[in-house]
Amino acid sequence: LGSTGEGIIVAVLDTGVDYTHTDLADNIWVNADEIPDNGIDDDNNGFIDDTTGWDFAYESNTPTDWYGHGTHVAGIIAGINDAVGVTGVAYNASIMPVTVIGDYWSQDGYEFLADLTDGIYYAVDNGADVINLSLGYDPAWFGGLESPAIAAVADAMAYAQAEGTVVVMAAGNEYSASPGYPAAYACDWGISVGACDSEADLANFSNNAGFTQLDYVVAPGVEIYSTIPWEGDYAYFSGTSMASPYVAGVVALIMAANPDLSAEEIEALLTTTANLDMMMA
Ligand SMILES: [Ca+2]
Ligand SMILES: [Ca+2]
Ligand SMILES: [Ca+2]
Repeated sequence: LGSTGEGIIVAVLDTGVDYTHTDLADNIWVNADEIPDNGIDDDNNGFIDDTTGWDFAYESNTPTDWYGHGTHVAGIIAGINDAVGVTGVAYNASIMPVTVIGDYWSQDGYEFLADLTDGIYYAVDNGADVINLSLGYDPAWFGGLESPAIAAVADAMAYAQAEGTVVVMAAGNEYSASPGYPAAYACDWGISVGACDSEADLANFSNNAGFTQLDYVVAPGVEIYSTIPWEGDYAYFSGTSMASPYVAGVVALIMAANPDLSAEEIEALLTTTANLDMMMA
């Protein structure tokens, strides 16, 4: 008891994060080696004035949330424990906002893959302990798994694992027999997360674990209440996108409690201690 994710950095690679949200602001990662707004890349990491992360879709140092998705994910992981709104699973962890999902005007599919690849390297190289990927793509759209754009994502995931960063991935919402990509890479790197409802039944949209051995667990993903950038500042969303950040939060708790575990050891701990009833449903 007592682990709250303190000292753990969870990168949210998504549509951005509303890092000014009152239920998130104090838990946003700060790049302490970067002096803000001086036009200089003080920490020499290749990104100018990146004090709160980076927006790869728009190439800017303000990874604000243009859509609402990433802010919702961030609140599930590390909403502030203040009796207001929501409390995150790892409410003392830090969220590193990294925009990799742009809008139709800023990104085509290939640019999305490139931004995702760059975002993974950015997160790992700037100290992220956990990466949440509530996103997906179909490799067939890009020439298959061997195509350079897809292979680059896989290389980045292998790099993250080698550096001890746990990559947590939404299994996808196609009600398929097996996870989509990148979650299918959980056979080699990271962990794939399906969604269940409040009765602990698999959500009717959630992709299943499939027949290839891979790290897969389920977490709540139906009608989940969390932070959004506008209107009531909170909303209910459903999807494996909401389940993945629950597991990312749990990974942060484990890491804070036991910093010596490798990424593989943490993934094994999750899959071997999960309740198997769901898997047999
Ligand atoms: Ca910098
Ligand atoms: Ca600077
Ligand atoms: Ca709160």
